[in-house]
Amino acid sequence: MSDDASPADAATPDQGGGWPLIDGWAKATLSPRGPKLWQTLNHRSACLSCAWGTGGQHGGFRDELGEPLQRCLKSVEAIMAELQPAVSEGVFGTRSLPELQQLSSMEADRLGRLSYPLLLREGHNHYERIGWDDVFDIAEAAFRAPPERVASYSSGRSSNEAAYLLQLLLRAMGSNNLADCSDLCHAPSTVGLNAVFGSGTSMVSLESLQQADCVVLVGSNAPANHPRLMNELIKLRQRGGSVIVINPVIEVGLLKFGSPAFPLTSMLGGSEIASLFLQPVPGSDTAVFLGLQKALLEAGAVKRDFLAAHAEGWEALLKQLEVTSWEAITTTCGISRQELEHTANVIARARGVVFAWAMGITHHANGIDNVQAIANTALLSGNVGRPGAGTMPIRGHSNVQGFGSMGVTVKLRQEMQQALEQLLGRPLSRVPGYDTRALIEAAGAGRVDSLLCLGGNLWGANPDATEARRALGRIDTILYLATKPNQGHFHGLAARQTLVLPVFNRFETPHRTTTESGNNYVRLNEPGSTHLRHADLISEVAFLAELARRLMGTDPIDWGRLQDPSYVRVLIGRTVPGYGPIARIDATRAEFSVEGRLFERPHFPTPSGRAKVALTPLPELALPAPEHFGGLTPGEGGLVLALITARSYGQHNTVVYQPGDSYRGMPHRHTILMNRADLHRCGLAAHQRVTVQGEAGALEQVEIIPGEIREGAALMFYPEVNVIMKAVIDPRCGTPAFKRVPVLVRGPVSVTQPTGAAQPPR
Ligand SMILES: Nc1nc2c(c(=O)[nH]1)N[C@H]1C(S)=C(S)[C@@H](COP(=O)(O)OP(=O)(O)OC[C@H]3O[C@@H](n4cnc5c(=O)[nH]c(N)nc54)[C@H](O)[C@@H]3O)O[C@H]1N2
Ligand SMILES: Nc1nc2c(c(=O)[nH]1)N[C@H]1C(S)=C(S)[C@@H](COP(=O)(O)OP(=O)(O)OC[C@H]3O[C@@H](n4cnc5c(=O)[nH]c(N)nc54)[C@H](O)[C@@H]3O)O[C@H]1N2
Ligand code: SF4
Ligand SMILES: [Mo]
Repeated sequence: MSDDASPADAATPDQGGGWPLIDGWAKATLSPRGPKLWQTLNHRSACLSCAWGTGGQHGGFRDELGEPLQRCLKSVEAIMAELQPAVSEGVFGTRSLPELQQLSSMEADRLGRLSYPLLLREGHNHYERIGWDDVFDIAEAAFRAPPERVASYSSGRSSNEAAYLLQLLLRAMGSNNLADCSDLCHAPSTVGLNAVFGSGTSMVSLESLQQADCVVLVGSNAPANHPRLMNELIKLRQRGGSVIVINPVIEVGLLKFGSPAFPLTSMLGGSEIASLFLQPVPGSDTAVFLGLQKALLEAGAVKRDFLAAHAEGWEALLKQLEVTSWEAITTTCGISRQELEHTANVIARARGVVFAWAMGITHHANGIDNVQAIANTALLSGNVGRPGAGTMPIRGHSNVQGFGSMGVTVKLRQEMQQALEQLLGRPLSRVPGYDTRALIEAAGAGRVDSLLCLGGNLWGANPDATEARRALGRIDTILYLATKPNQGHFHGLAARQTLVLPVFNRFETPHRTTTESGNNYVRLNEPGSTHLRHADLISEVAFLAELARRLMGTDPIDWGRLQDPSYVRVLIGRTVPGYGPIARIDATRAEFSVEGRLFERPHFPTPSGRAKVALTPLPELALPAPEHFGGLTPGEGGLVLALITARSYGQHNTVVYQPGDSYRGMPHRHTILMNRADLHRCGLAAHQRVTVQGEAGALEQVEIIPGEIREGAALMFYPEVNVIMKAVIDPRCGTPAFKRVPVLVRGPVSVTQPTGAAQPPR
C-alpha cells in the first residue's frame, strides 16, 4: 500500500484536474470556435467522448439525475475537434498518398473535417472527389459479394439507429461478420458477466452508485478517461466512504483530483481519492481477487446464506480458495497477504461496495477470468442485487454499449436473434461471424471482399500494424464512414478501391437519434446542423438505409422506409430486449433505463434466476528471456518487461490531441515509463534513449521516463506502440492482451553496472 506515493518527477503535478481544467475551458471559450462550442454544449445531445454519458435531457451539462456541472474538458476537446473547418480543397489533390502516410495521428486529425466523398483507386497516388451516386454504385456492386465475404467494423460513436441498421443490413444479407471496437475493449466484461449474471452490462445505476460507501476501482485511469466519475468518487469520500484503487501505475489523479464541480472544496487543493492503493503485477488481477476472496473466507466474512439463496457453483470456489496457497497468490500478484487481508476487511465492513473496472482488467489473455474474479468477489461479499452495490464495467466509446444492445456483435443473444428472425421472416445465418481479430485474419487470408467501417480506425486500433496493413490490403473494397480523417484512411488501404465518406456527427445530424450510456441510460439527441459550409455530408442512417434499399429493395422488409429514423426506432422497440420505450420516444421525449439490466434484487436473468459462480484459475505470468528477442549485444544493458499500452491524458483512442502527458511526466509520445529500480538493475538511466523491441518490431530512440510504475512493468502510448506488438488474445472473446506485452528494453549501459540482461522481480 503506497500511502507515501509520490508523483513521477519533480515537474509533474501533484493532483489530477484542478487549475489546468479551468485554463482549458477558458482557452476553448475565448478561441474563435468558442461561441459554437457553447452552442454545442447547450445542445440536447449526449457527449461525444466517453460512455459516462453526460448531456441530453436536462441541457448539455447535466447527468441523468439532473445534477449540474457534469461536463468535462474531454468533452470540450472532442467538440472542438469536430468544429474544425473542412479539410481545404487542395489537400487531397496536392498531397500524395506517401505524404499523407507521413502524417502523425494529430496531424491527420488537424487536417480538419471531411466534407465530401473521396475515392482512392488502385495504382493511384491521390484521393479524388466523387459524387454520392458513384459512391452508391460502387458500394452496391461491392456488397453484392457472397455474404460470407462481406463484413463490417464499427466504433461506438454512431447512433443506436445507425448501429441497428448496420446489423440488420448485414444479417439480412446473410452475414454475421459484425466486428466492433468492443472486441478490442470490453468484450471480456460482456462475455464474463453474461455467464455469471445472465446480463453483460453494468448492474449499477448512477443513483445506486451514489448509495455505495465503497468503490473498488480496478485498471481504470478515470481522471483522464472518465473524468465525471471522479465527481462520484469525491462525493463518496466526502460522505465517509472508501475508494480502493488497484493499478500497477500510481496515476496521480487517482491519489488526488481537483474537480470544478466542487469549486470550494475540491477545485484547487484537490480531493483525496484513493483510501487504499494496491499496485499489482500487470495481468495478475485474478490473483489479487482470489487473495481478497481467500481473506474474506478466512475471516468468516463470506456471505454463505446469501450465496445459498442466490448463487450456484460457489461451493467449488470455496474449495479452490482453500487449496490455493497464500504463497501462490502473493508471488503471482506481488501484493502481500497482509495488504490483501486489510483490503478484504474494508470490503467486508462496507455497507455497499461497487466494483468498477476498465481496460486494465479486460486487456489480458485472461480478461474474462479477471472480470469473473471481480464478479465472484462481489457475490462472496454479498454485494450484488441491491442498491449501492454491484459490478460496473466502465465502458469506453460514448455509444459502444448501444452498439452491443442493437445487435452489432458476433455473439447475438438468442432472444434478439428470434426477434430478428420474426421481423425478417427467415432464419438468420448460423455461420459464426468474424470479430475484429478474426476479421483481420480472414482478410489476411484473402477471405474478405468488401468491408464497411462505420467510424473508427481499424488499422490503428489493431496490434501489429504491419500485419493489419497487409490484411486490409487484400480486401477488394473498403468504405470508411467518418467525420474526420485519421491514419487508418491512409494506411488501411484496400486492394482495388478505398472510399472515405463524410458523415454528420451526433450534434449535427439533421434527425433525432438515441445513444446508450455505460450505465444503461438511453439518451435522446435532438436534430442539429453543421457549421461546415457547402459540405456534402450524409447521415449514417440515410447512407445505410439507401445501401440496403439498393441491395434488397423490399425484400423482406421495405428498406426505403428505414430512411425514417422514427420507423427504425419502432423496429428497435420491437426486437431489442429492454428497449420498448424507444418506439414512443419521438412523442414522449422521455429518456429511460434499459429494462432488465439494473439489479436491485438478487434475482438474475439466468435460467435458474441465480448467479453462476465461475472458477478462475491463477494466471501464469512468466515473461520470455531476452534471447526470445535476439538478446543483448556486448556493452548493452536491458531487461524484459511487461509493457502496458495505454492512453495519454490528451488523446481519444487512436486520435491524439496533445503531444505530452504531464500527469505521468511524459513530455512527448516517444517515451517509456519505467521503474527506477529496474533502471538501476540493468544499467540504463533516466532520459536515456533506448530500443524497445517487441515480437512484431522495434521502436528506436525511445526516451526513458522514470515514474511510479511497478517494478517489472513499463508503459507506452497506443496507437504508436502497436507496430511492435503481436496479439495474444483471450480465446473466449478475441480481445488482445494490450496491457501485458512482452518487450525487451535495451541500450548502451550508462550507469556503472555489469552489462547483460537483468531479471526484473515478478
Ligand atoms: N479522454 C479519453 N477518454 C476516453 C478514451 C480516450 O482515449 N481518451 N477512450 C475511451 C475508451 S474506448 C475506453 S476503452 C476507455 C479506456 O479507459 P481506461 O481503461 O482508463 O484507459 P487505459 O489508458 O487503457 O488505461 C487503463 C488503466 O489500467 C491500468 N492497468 C494496466 N494494466 C493493468 C493491470 O494488469 N491491472 C490493473 N489493475 N490495472 C492495469 C493502467 O495503468 C491504466 O491506469 O476510455 C474511454 N474514454
Ligand atoms: N495497444 C493498444 N491498442 C488498443 C487499445 C489499447 O489500450 N492499447 N485500446 C483498444 C480500445 S479499448 C478501443 S475501443 C479501440 C478503439 O478503436 P476505434 O474505435 O477503431 O478508434 P477511434 O480512434 O476511436 O476512431 C476514431 C475515428 O472515428 C471517427 N469518428 C468519430 N466520430 C464519428 C461519428 O460520429 N461517426 C463516424 N462514422 N465516425 C466517427 C473519426 O474519423 C475518428 O478519426 O482501440 C483498441 N486498441
Ligand atoms: S465524463 Fe465522459 S461523458 Fe461525461 S463529459 Fe466527460 S467525456 Fe463526456
Ligand atoms: Mo475502448
